Amino acid sequence: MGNIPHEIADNLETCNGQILSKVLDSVKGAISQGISPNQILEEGLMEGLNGVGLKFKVGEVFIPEVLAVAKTVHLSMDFLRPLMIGKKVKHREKILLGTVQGDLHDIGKNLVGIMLEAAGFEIIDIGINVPAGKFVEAAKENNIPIAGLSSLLTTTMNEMKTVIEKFKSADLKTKIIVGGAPVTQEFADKIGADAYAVNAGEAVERVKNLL
Ligand code: B1M
Repeated sequence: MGNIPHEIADNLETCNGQILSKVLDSVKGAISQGISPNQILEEGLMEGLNGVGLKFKVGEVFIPEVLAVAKTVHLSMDFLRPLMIGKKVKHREKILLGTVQGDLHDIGKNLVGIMLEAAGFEIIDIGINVPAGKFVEAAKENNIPIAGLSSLLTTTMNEMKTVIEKFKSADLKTKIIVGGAPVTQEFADKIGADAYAVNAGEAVERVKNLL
């Protein structure tokens, strides 16, 4: 039964038109066999996504295939989300999340949201391609103590600095946590972020420390 996550990863990597129903069936099958949502995520969905990323990099697959894979991962995460969050959630502070302007990647941000929600936080997700001003407006409107910025592109990571500066000039006390594949602790320090997390699990720890 431990092979189902690997089957999911392999199916994602084949990137064919049938992946959506095939992968969703495998995800449901894995759950009914008692495999944990975390194992399905890490060894199946994320593993497959990484494989697709590598193929994309060397030109073996193209944007339409990556989009189909991303949609499949999204729908699978929608299915896993309630199972990961559980029923007895006591909402604490609100956390604002968004992907910075110019960047359309949101799988990692959504995963961070799921993990934070599972830890009892209320998530206000303002989506992708979010201009700096919109982060500030949403933080003001919702009285947000912590805002999380995600960026997956080397060309958009500097936008995080713009957002941080916007918060400073609005004189808000909101703490900022940043993350995303090209982001490092060194970069986070350089742009004046309050915290950096390498993955969703670490994001939960960092957010707890910030509060
Ligand atoms: Co794009 N893409 N993409 N892509 N894409 C990457 C990122 C890339 C590395 C692929 C590659 O070349 N190997 C490359 C970036 C290169 C670079 O900048 N150095 C790339 C490129 C170039 C592009 C385009 C420019 C391609 C083009 O058009 N020529 C284009 C840009 C569009 C845009 O944004 N303006 C593009 C488009 C797309 C799709 C739309 C097709 C699709 C996104 C769909 C979607 O997200 N809804 C897509 C995808 C799926 C990928 C890959 C394959 C997968 C990304 C992903 O979801 N990873 C990616 C290659 C790869 O990463 N292997 C690639 C899984 C996710 C769970 O990981 O997002 O890293 P990640 O999140 C992690 C951590 O980073 C961290 O925690 C998460 C969970 O552990 N984290 C945080 C993330 N945010 C955080 C926030 C935090 C804390 C932690 O605090 C708030």
